[in-house]
Amino acid sequence: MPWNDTFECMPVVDLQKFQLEKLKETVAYAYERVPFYRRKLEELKVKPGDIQCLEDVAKLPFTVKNDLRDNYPFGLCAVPLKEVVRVHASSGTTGKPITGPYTADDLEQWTECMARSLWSAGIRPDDIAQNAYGHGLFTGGLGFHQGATRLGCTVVPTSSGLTERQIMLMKDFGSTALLSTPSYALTIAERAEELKVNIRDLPLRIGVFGAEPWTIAMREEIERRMGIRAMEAYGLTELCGPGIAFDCEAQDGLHINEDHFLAEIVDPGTFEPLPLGEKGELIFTSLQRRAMPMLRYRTKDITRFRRETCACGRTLLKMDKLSGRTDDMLIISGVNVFPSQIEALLLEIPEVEPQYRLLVRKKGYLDHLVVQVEGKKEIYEAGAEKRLEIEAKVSGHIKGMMGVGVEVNIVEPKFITRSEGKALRVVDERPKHLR
Ligand code: DLL
Repeated sequence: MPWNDTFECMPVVDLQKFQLEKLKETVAYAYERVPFYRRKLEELKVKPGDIQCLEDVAKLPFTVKNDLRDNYPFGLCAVPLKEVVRVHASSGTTGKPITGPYTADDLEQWTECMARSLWSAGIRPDDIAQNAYGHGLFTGGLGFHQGATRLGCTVVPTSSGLTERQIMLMKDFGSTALLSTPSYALTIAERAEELKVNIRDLPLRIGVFGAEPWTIAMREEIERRMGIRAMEAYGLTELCGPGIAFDCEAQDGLHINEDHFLAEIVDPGTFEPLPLGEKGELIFTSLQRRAMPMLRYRTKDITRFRRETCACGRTLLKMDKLSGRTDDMLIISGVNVFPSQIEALLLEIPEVEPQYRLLVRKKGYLDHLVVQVEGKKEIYEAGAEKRLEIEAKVSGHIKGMMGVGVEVNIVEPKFITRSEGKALRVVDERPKHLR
């Protein structure tokens, strides 16, 4: 039985009726309360009353990450800040983050969506849930915390990092569920093996993983090494965080919480809606959010939909595991990293040139980023000690601004091949099966 069978198993016609009602409300709400949307809608000569059927969503303007950046921090808010009870954030494409504000009602909706996801993954009130997603501005930690608390689990908010302590607590507390990024789960598995702790012998039985791309091969590897079922969660800060789509016992695609999010697939080149079953860019319109309603948010994630009666009984639309992105966003240790953002930070360091390359490597199971950047001639020639000092300065700046640890190598002037078109900024050196 699902957590909320009214919505999770609703006949599709009824669900779509509900979506249409909420879509009309959302468009009117955004038009009235968010000047950005009023302007965009007026430019397209669309009035809220023009939304008469679900397909009319295609009349609405898209929203992209840069719109959030341009309106940073609260320009897209539909309510005064005194009604906002929480703000999360994630990386934007340049220096400033993008923000995700919530009203009390938004938090309640998010908790409901997370409860559905965790229940569907097989988590139950008697589980001891070790939550190793980063707690803080990142939506993973608190989102999973709320959902697991709603289920009545014994929540252990370890946050990410301090791997040996994670393993000790997992053993001592008898954790039965692990909530983390998939790469961090593998790091825990690897460290446990080094410490001669066999996770397969511990009570751990389920993991709920997400926030970064992972292959089915990686899922199987986690399942084998930890002796658990590895379930998946999907979401993004702009729409609430995790809780948008979730795995079920069939482990065959993620169900979208359609009463909260209207999903579309568009052609990534023309942005025209694609028929059901075709692969393209995933778009979401929020249907009930109050603090920051979102019209047609372009996730840049690529997938396809399936409308089928799932073995689990849910009628909610299913999306395939993501097959990539349409942009150059990297996810390093769960932190979204745009090359343009690193570039903006490098430009703030006078000792280096904005000539750089990002090498994506694996360090154990974690993605690891090496920033190769040209030193100014006099810096490079000042010798190894000076270079080390500047490397530390650059990595400290990146860590301080983005919260992600990177390795910085100062290379000699003219080391980076000069571009004659699109610069090749990112070199993916990870083994194919771990990408
Ligand atoms: O990563 C929210 C989240 C937290 C999801 C915990 C799942 C678990 P952002 O930091 O805004 O939010 O990053 C959103 O991460 O557009 C995808 O590209 C990627 N992503 C999220 N979940 C998955 C997944 C959170 N299951 C961006 N598989 C999204 C692949 C994922 N990529």
